[in-house]
Amino acid sequence: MEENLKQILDRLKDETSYARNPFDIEKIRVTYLGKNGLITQLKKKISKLPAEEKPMAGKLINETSKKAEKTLTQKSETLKKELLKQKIAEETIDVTAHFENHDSGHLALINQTLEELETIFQNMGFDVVEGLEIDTVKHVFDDLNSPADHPARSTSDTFYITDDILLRPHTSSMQIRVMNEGKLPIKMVSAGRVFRNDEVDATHSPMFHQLECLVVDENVSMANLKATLETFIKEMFGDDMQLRYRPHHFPFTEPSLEVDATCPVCRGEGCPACGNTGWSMELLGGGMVHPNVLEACGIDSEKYTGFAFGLGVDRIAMVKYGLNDIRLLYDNDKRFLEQF
Ligand code: FA5
Repeated sequence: MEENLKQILDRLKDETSYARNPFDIEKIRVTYLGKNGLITQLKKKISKLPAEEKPMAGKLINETSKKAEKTLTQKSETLKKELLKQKIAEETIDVTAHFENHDSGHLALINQTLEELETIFQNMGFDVVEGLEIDTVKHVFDDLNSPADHPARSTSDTFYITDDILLRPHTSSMQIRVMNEGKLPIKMVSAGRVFRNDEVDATHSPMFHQLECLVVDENVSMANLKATLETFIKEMFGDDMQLRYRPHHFPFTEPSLEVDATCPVCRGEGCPACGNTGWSMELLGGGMVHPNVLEACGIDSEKYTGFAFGLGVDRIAMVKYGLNDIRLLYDNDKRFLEQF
């Protein structure tokens, strides 16, 4: 037995010397000291030995077990230290290393435009209000005086999450949320993403950005709306930019209008970009807040009046930066992004 144990221990030492990681050690441990391991099997045989041989055999096996255990533990510790050293070496970052070509990113054009718009309105005394992209039918349609059969309510126009909850198709829902807070007067803008089931073309995207503007106070008139728009448009585009007002219909404003600006390419002369009209694509819709909307929010429409408008931020960016296709804003083409 003594010779047998010596051979087993030598083999274990030999195998251990080739181990490359703690998993190899574990495998060796199972082979020799596990439930059916070589040394364990010898231990089980002790009971079958003659009584006088048992003590010596037990002693020898215990000593071999201890030596085996010590060999494995020592090797395991050494391997762990080596692996840690290797890991540290691999993960070391040389913070002093010099790289010639490192690109730093910047805000996307849409976000630059949003920031620019908000700054202009802040400078005009407007509060900037954070908006919700997911809203309720009540905020998006009902309280905005939209009739039950309004086409925008249909599932072919608007993305519903449940019967009552949807991805907002315009930022006008923020008018309701702000008026419901009950603080008057109101002078706010709120910008963000909106979603519509619109076909993609050069001027339409199913996800785009709007900026909503709402003013409610005593004696607010259409002249205030016009003055606000013209101040804003000149701040954004320069003094030679004109606006064109066209009558329109929105359920939540009365009267309502749509607004275009001077064509940014020909500055009003007429060119292929504007179909020789001298005017840009439609930039915004607005009007005087409908009395039903004020009343739905608990505001006395005899005492208070208001104006509101919602402008297409993507189209403002297109006019400002001379883009002929809205998709440029979303393609993530580096050659385009690097220009701004
Ligand atoms: C509205 O969304 C109204 N809520 C605006 C409003 C607010 C009216 C307050 C009265 C009072 P409209 O659907 O026309 O209106 O959209 C407003 C602007 O969003 C448009 O003038 C246009 O600039 C932009 N727009 C509309 N649809 C798209 C689209 N699919 N892709 C990009 N821009 C769009």
